[in-house]
Amino acid sequence: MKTRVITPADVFEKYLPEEYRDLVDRGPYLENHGVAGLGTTKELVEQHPHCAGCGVSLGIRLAAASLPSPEDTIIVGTPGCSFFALAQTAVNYSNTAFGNQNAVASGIKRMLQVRHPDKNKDVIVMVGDGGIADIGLDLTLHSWFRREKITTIMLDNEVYGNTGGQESGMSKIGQKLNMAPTGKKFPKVPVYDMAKTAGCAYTARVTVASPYKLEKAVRKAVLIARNVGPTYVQIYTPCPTNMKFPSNGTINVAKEAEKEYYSFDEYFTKEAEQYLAEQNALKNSQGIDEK
Ligand SMILES: Cc1ncc(C[n+]2csc(CCOP(=O)(O)OP(=O)(O)O)c2C)c(N)n1
Ligand code: SF4
Ligand SMILES: [Mg+2]
Repeated sequence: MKTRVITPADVFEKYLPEEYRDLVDRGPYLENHGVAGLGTTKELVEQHPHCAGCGVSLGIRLAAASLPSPEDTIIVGTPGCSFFALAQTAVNYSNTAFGNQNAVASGIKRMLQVRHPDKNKDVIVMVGDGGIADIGLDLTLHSWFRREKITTIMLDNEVYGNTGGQESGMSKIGQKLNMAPTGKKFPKVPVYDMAKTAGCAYTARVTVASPYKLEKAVRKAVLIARNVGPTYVQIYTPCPTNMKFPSNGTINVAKEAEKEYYSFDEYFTKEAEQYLAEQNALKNSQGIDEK
């Protein structure tokens, strides 16, 4: 795809904000440095108001660095802690009424296909576990049934973080929370498995403790959604504030979860596998070494 950014008339060049020039001149709009480049180049997410050690903000930072074409991406969000970092991300962003994200994203994707039939415009839902597994579950599933070409990313902190610690469908069985003091009575809603049967062409389950796996998963999810069908990435993003662990313990908590119940998993439909094989063959023939 040809990358296009705003090209100002010379006379207006000096009025462009420094931030925008940085995005174009020092990445990541024209040259995406990926997760390996974090901390060394201009970033899409450079500040956020989240608690210290927040897994959700880390998940957003890593996912943003993994986008194949941030300048041609629209992220669709909903209320929740994720909103606060996403609203400050240098990617087009649309917020929705709580739980409506996959319906709104479907409309945006269809509208962009009509408006820009010759361009790739990636539409990515990025919201919390409550937004997907509880209030937004029906609209999420129906976007997958309809095979909408969008990527859905769940930032799973296993709690309603933003509203002070209510139980989410994704909280673990037995989990005690500020507003679930006797512990959750049923297991995590199996959204990950439901995504496979509901029509997703690609699914991945990963944690913030594995940034390179996360990067590859998000990249594949976006490319497959562009060309094949809906995709789903479920990222474990632990919340130190509500789970009451020290703010420097986020990665260790995620590593433990990987061992116990949040192991890396990937699923492809045959069409998705074939698409990736064709892309790899094309890159090999052009001598491009994919990271
Ligand atoms: C229709 C509606 N119901 C309830 C709320 C209140 N509300 C805002 S965020 C939130 C919970 C979000 O939880 P989750 O999606 O897991 O995101 P997190 O804050 O944990 O990142 C709720 C219940 C709302 N904004 N709109
Ligand atoms: S409450 Fe939890 S998820 Fe929300 S900003 Fe704080 S650490 Fe992050
Ligand atoms: Mg949550």
